[in-house]
Amino acid sequence: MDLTNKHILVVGLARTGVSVARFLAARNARVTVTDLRDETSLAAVREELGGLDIRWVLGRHDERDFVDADLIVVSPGVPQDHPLLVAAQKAGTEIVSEIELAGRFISAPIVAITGTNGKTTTTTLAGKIFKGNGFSTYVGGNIGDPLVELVESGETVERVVAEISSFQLEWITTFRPRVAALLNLSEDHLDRYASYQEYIDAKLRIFENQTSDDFAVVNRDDPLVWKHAQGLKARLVPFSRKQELEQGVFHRDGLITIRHNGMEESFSTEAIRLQGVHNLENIMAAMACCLLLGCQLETSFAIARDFESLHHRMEFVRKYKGVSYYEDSKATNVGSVEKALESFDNITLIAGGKDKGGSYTPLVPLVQERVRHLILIGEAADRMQFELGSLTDTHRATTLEEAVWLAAQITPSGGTVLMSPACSSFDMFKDYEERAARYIAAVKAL
Ligand code: UMA
Ligand code: ADP
Repeated sequence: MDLTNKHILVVGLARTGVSVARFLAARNARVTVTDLRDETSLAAVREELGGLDIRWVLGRHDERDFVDADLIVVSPGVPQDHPLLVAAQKAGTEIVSEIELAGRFISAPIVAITGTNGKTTTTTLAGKIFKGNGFSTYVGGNIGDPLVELVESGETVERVVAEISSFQLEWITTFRPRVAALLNLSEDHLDRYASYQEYIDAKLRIFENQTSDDFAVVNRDDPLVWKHAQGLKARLVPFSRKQELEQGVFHRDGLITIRHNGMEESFSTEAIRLQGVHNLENIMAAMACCLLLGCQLETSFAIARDFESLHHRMEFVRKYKGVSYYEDSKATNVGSVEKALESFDNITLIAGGKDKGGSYTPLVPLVQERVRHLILIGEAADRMQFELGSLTDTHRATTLEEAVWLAAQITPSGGTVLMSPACSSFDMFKDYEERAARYIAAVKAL
């Protein structure tokens, strides 16, 4: 793909847009960058890209730029139905996401991992397994480092492991992972999609350009995933923690067993460090992805066994007056909170934040069974109180610090205080990491 002298519009100037602009400028494209944020709030970006020959349109988007461009590269945070993108499409302008652009320049096999939950854990683990098997590996995508940075660096790697979100899949045409994994599906991002099905359809596009030379690693236990896996062109490699499989990876009686092309090997799960049954799924998926692309069984399992939990995913903070405090700030949807609630008893749950539009009612049985006290914060508090408040002793707090203080007053010794919000953080915090830091500080200050 020759980019020289092409008029290319980069929409959105945060992590993705900055990397894309730098890459395109290095390839001698005529780059225009545009963002709704103005010069002042983008001062740092202006400085970062200061030496480059690019045109800036800040504080607004101009329709002409969209309609006249040869190519538009859209950041994941820009909705697909943005009127100017619709206008550009009508005018025949090619529109791509950053992974589509990068994918056209990457020759190493790509392992692409998606799903509502477990993407970052599985991607990070798969990256470690490849590296531990001696493959030079780039780990990026939705996890934080755009794939285009690999292309721009000129570095040659043997494997690419990419965490892929539904947003990034919206504007693909040729993106084709050698191995694509779909971990699970549950409601999320309904503030962006018109329906749950639309979100599912976006996720399924990860398989769209695969052929029978490629592999689809899919969760056999997730009825929606399994249903949609039927009819894929890629070869199916299922994983299951509930049933024995003739082919694939499954967990049974304390053993993870791999059956593939006549080979069968089992490993004890006893010494695995990651907690929670959902992490067994992440381990099986990561192992499958890596074994399909040349990794050795023993080495790979040893790496998976020793892998420790990433921060902000059901992380232990401290024990104080007999109460254990856990922080699960990355639990930004109902599916992840379900896994956290399944892991504890006698819970004081701190939840709430920016509402993403999905229903909280899937939590009803677990709240009834395990949550003794519910403390709600943030914009979603009203709706959560309406859907869950009658099931248990429910309180409201105006700040996270107040929620922690209240939790400490009402939780008896032997109980667990868990912050697992089921919402994104942007109503009260910069991001989930800031929310985590504030919770940890409040717990330590008790
Ligand atoms: N903007 C416009 N016009 C619009 C809308 C937005 O100009 O109509 C601008 C905003 O002012 C802002 C920029 O676009 O400056 C935002 O772009 P972005 O939200 O795509 O932010 P990036 O920093 O590029 O981050 C994106 C992913 N963000 C989203 O998907 C929302 C990051 O995933 C990802 O790590 C990064 O690319 C690198 O690939 C974050 C995320 O929350 C972690 N992902 C969602 C999730 O995991 O649930 C999908
Ligand atoms: P993602 O990148 O998809 O958000 P993470 O690995 O960052 O996934 O985990 C996000 C949240 O989901 C955390 O609260 C974590 O405990 C939970 N989680 C991790 N893996 C799974 C899984 N396979 N199923 C359900 N929840 C999970």
